[in-house]
Amino acid sequence: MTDHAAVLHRAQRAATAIDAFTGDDALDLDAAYAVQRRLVEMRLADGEHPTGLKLGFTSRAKMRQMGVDRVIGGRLTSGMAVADGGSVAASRFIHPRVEPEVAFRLGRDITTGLATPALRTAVDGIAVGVEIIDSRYRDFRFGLSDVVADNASSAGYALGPWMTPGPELESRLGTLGVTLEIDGRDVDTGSTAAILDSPWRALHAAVLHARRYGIELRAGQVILAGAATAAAPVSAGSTVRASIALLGSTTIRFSEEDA
Ligand code: OOG
Ligand code: MG
Repeated sequence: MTDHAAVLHRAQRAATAIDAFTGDDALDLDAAYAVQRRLVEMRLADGEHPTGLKLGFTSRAKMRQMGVDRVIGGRLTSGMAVADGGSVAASRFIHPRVEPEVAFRLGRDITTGLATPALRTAVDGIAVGVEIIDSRYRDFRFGLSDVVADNASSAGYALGPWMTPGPELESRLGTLGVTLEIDGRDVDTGSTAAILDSPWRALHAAVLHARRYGIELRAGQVILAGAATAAAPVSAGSTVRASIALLGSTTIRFSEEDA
């Protein structure tokens, strides 16, 4: 029987695409989350540590782009972190795409299910992020279970400066303008309202997801709420900047080689 997690892990490490799972290898959703868990454990066994959780398909723009209509979760690990203003070798990825994201940082462990208002008090920072997604499947084509097994295409993320949530940021978080720029040109614009009506809702969905799948959410960890716009392809030489009103921006560069 195919070891889906091992196949995906190898594909990621070798930056080589594989075919989505079909026939006897096809997965249902629960099996796909079990594969995702094993895949993440393989990264942890290689010396990485968990840094948080991401949601996928929280906006219609993303659902439409990928033909998937359900919110999914994936895990973030230390090997995915890229410094704000830093560079990352394009050769680490198969066919990378970038997305603008809202990121939350947890100020304390989340151990119980909390209602949205209480959850807000657990957030000690909000930042703009650039997420790098890189499906391990050929041509970025997959079904729901495939992309779940592939850790929701997680590949990298950079975060701008953390802003301390105050009344203005808290109340306006669901109505902020979002811009994705590549090489100085706007490639997409949107609003944080596209993210489940508000990123606060995405935060709540992330906590429910963590509870359902037994994922620990610890102080200092990051939650990516999901892209407000479609993802855009990048290659070596691309400079990417994501900006969100009130939050500022973050920039990364895709280089030929690892710095
Ligand atoms: C899956 C990841 C989706 C988002 O923000 O919606 C995602 C994919 O599109 O390959 O990260
Ligand atoms: Mg994303």
